[in-house]
Amino acid sequence: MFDQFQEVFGGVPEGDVYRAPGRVNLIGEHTDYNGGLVLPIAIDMDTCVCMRETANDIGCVYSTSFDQLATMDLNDLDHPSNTWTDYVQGIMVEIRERGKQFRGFDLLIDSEVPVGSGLSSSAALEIAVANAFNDMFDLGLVDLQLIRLCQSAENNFVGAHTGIMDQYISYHGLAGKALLLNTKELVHEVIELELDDFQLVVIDTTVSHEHENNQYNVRRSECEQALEVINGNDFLPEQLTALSQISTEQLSFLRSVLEGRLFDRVSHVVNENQRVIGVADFLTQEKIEKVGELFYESHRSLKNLYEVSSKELDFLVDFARDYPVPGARMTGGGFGGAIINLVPEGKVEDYIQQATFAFENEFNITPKCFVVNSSDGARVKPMA
Ligand code: GAF
Repeated sequence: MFDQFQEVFGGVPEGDVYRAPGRVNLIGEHTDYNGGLVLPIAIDMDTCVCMRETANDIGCVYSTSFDQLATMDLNDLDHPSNTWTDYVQGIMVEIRERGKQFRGFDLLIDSEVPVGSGLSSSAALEIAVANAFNDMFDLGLVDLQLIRLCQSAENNFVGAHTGIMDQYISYHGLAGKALLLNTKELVHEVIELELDDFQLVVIDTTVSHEHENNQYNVRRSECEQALEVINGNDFLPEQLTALSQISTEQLSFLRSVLEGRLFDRVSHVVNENQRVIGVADFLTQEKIEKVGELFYESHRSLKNLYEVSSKELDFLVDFARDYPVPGARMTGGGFGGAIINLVPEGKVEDYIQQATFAFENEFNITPKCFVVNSSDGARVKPMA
């Protein structure tokens, strides 16, 4: 990074390299903005940044992935451009919102987390950049303050009304572990990730429908609407603050009172929460086949009830079932992106080859396949 920085900015970076990883969510999809449980891992694909302070009111940011240099007037930060720079700009706006100051800078971003594949390249970028700013400008932000700042940047500036899972795991992830995160209390339990003789294989469709009518935000508001209807009609004995508080018994009652689409959304959230508990338990007991069954169930629910899958994702999950591997499901927000697969160690190469062949045959697109391992969350390392 040192050399790249010199090449782009003609000087040396100050301080350290800040790295933050992407993530794979094992299970618990679209539960994090409903106060539910999630079970993500940080993966061994990082975004790294390094920077130096300058004596003007300009922020210069270079991204190696996009091979683009962007300049930002620090006195006029309020306008999103709907490009990757919004993540950086959003962080700066949120820092100021908190009454904290920074000066001009040069910043280099080097990321190996693929963009748009559901592996949370955005949270990795936000956490790495926020950590670098925090140190360089002595902002004094700690743990949850920093995680929340990054989530706010995404919610307020980028306009994606996401939950907190991605930033949380990119910050707190641990090698060899998954985190069972309770998104209501914001506490987590560490779960040993013993996959036995299985590997976690990601297949990225490279197709993203994410921006079609902003469907992620639509799902989130449908959940809010369902909560309002349930509370407004006193359908349940107590007022709820989040859909995840609904028990499976209460869910059966709601079937007769909630409109179909809203019921489907609620049903996914309530049952997905239970599946998270199931997967955490089965992982602890090293029952990989059982984990896999819940992966398939989760995908079915995301496809049929929550309606966030895509034909490409469904094709790959069907392929996984027919191959067969013990478990597969879409991971992340959906509407494209990637699936995760539990694949027996000795079959990884063959599986990837066959899945690629089948996908190319069907869609004329070459998917990106890779094995991922769990890794530590955000770290600072000295400049080499
Ligand atoms: C995206 C969001 F950023 C997360 O907060 C989460 O809602 C996820 O989609 C779906 O589980 O990654």
